[in-house]
Amino acid sequence: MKGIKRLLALLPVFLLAMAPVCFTSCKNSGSEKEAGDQGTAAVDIPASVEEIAVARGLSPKDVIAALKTYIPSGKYDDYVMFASGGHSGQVFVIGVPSMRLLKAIAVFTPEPWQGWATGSLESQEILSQGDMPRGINKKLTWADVHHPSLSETNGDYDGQFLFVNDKANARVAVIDLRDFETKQIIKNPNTISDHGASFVTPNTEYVIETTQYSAPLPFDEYAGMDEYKEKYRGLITFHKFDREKGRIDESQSFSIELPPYWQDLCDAGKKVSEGWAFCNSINSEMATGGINEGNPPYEAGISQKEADYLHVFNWKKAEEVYKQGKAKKLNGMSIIPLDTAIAEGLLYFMTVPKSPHGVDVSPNGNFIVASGKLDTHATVYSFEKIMDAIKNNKVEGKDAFGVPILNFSDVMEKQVEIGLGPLHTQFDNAGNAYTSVFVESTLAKWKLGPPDYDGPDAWTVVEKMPVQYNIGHVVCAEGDTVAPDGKYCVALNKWSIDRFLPVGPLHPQNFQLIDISGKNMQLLYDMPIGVGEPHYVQMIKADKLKPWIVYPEVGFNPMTMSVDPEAASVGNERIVRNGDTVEVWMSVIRSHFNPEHISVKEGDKVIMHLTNVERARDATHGFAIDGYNVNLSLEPGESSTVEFTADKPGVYPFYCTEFCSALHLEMMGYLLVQPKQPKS
Ligand code: CUK
Ligand code: CUA
Repeated sequence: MKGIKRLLALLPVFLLAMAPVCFTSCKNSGSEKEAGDQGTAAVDIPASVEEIAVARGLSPKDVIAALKTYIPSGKYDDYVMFASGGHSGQVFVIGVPSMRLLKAIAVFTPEPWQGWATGSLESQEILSQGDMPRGINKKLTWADVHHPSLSETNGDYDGQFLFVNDKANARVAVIDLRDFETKQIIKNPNTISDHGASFVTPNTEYVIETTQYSAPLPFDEYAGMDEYKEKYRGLITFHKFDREKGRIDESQSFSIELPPYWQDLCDAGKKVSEGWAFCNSINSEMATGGINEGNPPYEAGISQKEADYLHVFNWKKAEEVYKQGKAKKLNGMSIIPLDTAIAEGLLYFMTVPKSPHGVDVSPNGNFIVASGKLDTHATVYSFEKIMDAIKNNKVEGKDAFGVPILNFSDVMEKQVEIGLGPLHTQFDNAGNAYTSVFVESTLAKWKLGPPDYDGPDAWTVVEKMPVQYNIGHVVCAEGDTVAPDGKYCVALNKWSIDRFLPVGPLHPQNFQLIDISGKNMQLLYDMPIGVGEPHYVQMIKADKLKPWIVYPEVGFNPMTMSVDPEAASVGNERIVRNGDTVEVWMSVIRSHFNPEHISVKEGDKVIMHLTNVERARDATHGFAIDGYNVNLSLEPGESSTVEFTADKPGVYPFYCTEFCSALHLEMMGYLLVQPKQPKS
């Protein structure tokens, strides 16, 4: 208990220091002032804190952890995490260090609270951009989000945009961080699954996406397994990002054809290695599985060889080759053929031992860290040595497709003994790397080597910490940028097993917050994630985000990010019939809709333009039509359009789904649908 006593001795000082802050900042609200007074007036707190700690069985370490994560009411977090939502098709926004969930951004999946694809034309249009191409009759209503990627300027997060991929269907989405809404979904027309996505180049020139499971090119071209080597292909796509428009421009994007290995994670080079990109792969065996036909299963077939290929791309040069017109068009996308890529020096391989997965470039761009899932090492490659090997043709051979393989001993800098099953690596501001070790369930902290870190313990593990359990990715504060912050890492554990109250056989994942600011790592907090399956996460300094508090003007359309010419406005509300079409301009404000009665005939097409004309922060209204499967979210200033056929006669209340005011229940109206034939 000695530790607690010491800690508690400091508390009065802490409270005194806090008191004036509260008195000035709480002045304008009577009730808040009272609350503040109560807090500071309680002079007995130190004793009672000790009692609480004892009563709750908290150790001094626990109390320290609690103090490090606690954010008082009304105060904000220092960092924000953007977590992939896995098969929820969403992105989770989480504050650090409190680990409070701030939002789930709807991306690929309908989400009623945000009115995402539950009636609004705008969101439906964005979601349908991601439909299967060429009229393939499949609406996609879920996705497997793996890797969020924040937009970067000079290799550092700039807080403007977020990109995420859909592994299940090879799609990439663009989220605008002014309003935290999805603006665009791109379906890659030629490939059906991806994984090495989304990763941006240092100035967000391109969003990188690689195929995971090879298929014929394009994927809806049939070829049997016996034609695997001839017909199946991988693909890397560089989606051109137009920052001005906030959209990917497919007319300026290009792909490079790749051998039918299963391309995996990527990272873009930075600083010295800017202009290059690195992607891992597995299945250099080109195993075709078939356990049901008496063949070795994929897991065995793919792990036969000792090593697979890390792909090294010269994307700056590939851009030139594409601009010279050396790419071929396939379904509207430009693809640089594999032969051309080899001849032009756009692609090289390096061998990586034992089923590689993650690849991460160190902050200065000097080192490329690759990890084999069945290895005990992280293999570190030197960018300088890679350049030298390419220049001086230090190759150990070519793969079955003619891609030059750089001589392993010439490009490898170090193999660092990490532990069994290393996956992903992040960095801090003191020359440390943090690698997730899946099989061991640990987080390994190790030292880089010169020139990034010069010390007797270079290239060695300095600390290992158990995590609960089966860690996939790890994220550290800005830990994949040119300027990591240190401070925090979060272990993104696949299994939680016994960490939380049981909630049935489907267990949450476990995000574990770790303080890395001290000499030793300290576990601070377990956060259950009871939605989807997060994979990668990025953590950005909160003050880099500058989101809007309300939409900048009344009548704002989030899809065009400008005032909608069709937006309804106060004094201009109306219902106009034109043949069988009834068009409605409706204003929305606490606590009424105008108009409140909408009378149509069975079979009419109804188009409604709704504008929330409020300017007050958080004065959001919903708009649901009972029985018509409609729910919109109208944030202050937002305009939205809903279209439907009034195919069911009868009386359908519409109402506001956000508890917006004391008279929120009264915020309603009626859709009256007259039958074509009166009932006899
Ligand atoms: S992957 Cu999930 S743990 Cu898709 Cu980044 Cu490695
Ligand atoms: Cu508007 Cu409730």
